[in-house]
Amino acid sequence: MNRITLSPRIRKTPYFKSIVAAGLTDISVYNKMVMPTSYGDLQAEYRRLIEGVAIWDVSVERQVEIVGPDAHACAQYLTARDLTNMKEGQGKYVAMCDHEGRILNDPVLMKLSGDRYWFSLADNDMLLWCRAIAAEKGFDVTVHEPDVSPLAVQGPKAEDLIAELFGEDVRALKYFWFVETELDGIPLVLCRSGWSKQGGFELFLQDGSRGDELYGKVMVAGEKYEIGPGAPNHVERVESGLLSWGGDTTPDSNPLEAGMARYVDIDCEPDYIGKAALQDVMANGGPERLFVGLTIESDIADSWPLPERTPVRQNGEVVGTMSAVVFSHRLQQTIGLAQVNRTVVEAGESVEVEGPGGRNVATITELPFI
Ligand code: THG
Repeated sequence: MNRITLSPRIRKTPYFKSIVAAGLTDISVYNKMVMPTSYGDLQAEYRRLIEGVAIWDVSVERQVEIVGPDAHACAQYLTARDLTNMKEGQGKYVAMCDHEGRILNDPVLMKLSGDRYWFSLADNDMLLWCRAIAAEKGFDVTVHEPDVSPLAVQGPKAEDLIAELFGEDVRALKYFWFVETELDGIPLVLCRSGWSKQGGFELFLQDGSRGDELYGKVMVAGEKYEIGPGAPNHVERVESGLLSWGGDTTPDSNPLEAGMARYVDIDCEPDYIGKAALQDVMANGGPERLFVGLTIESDIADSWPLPERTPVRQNGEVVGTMSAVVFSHRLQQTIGLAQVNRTVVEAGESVEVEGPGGRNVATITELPFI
């Protein structure tokens, strides 16, 4: 089994022609849309991200726009973080929870103006959720998915390239801050962001008919930096401990179990969905599990494919689940990501995970690895 059947039900991205021409070999599906995952040479894609600059079609990071007089109140009610002092042009990494405090998504929330917000989303049907909550609460807002498709430019050389395209001012942009701008008349929002720790920007294209045009312009300007295609990189994201919602989280995880404690305001003044449930979790001794790294004693010098979560054991008993495992080229070490029972994490004892060759001893470590 190595093929995916495309159909109109699975949306194509506005950059589709360009990414196919760039040699796209592998895709996944995310937010009911084609998500490119490789161009056939994972080693080169990793190197480009760590040492140079890569272009990623991340159109699947769909936006839900909340617009109208109650936009702030609505965005706040949907978000487990205090938004009181958020400024126009600022983005924040946030958790969205249900009434039981379970994490539904971990978007970047962007404040375009006092009455216009974007949730830049991971893979879940948040348009349905946001619309239902807004209507039930009687917020005076419109909730919709705008024609917005992010294109990420990531890597240590990304800033020079973006400064060449948009001017030197971009160097002063702080992390997750953004400006509305254009490139030769192509409307976009330029944000310092991206799902890697190698630095970079995301160009939120605001006209899906001009995707290939934008892609082409970035490629031409990037030639002298040896830009090339890539995708959110599995090895780098494990090294950096970046959360993959739905992969690293289970349907019952709360954000405290997903490594998001520092982005959650449990006792803030504004109310939000899940606040009471998270307060209960804290009142009852804290989260049951923690999101941690595993350093694995293995001589397997390649990434293990992990189509399913794998049990983490201690003396035969299941004490957690591992959601990703890779061979880190920079650490020369096999590493993984897991949710593990807090008592086991705090005791600092070693655990075991299943590998292709049997059981492997693993040590629990703090994130990020690098
Ligand atoms: N960009 C945009 N939208 C997105 C993502 C993105 N939506 C889906 C998904 N990615 C959301 N998840 C994350 C997870 C981590 C980060 C960004 C989005 C991230 N975290 C940094 C970290 O953990 O070190 C910084 C967080 C901080 O300190 O505030 O970058 O990539 N548009």
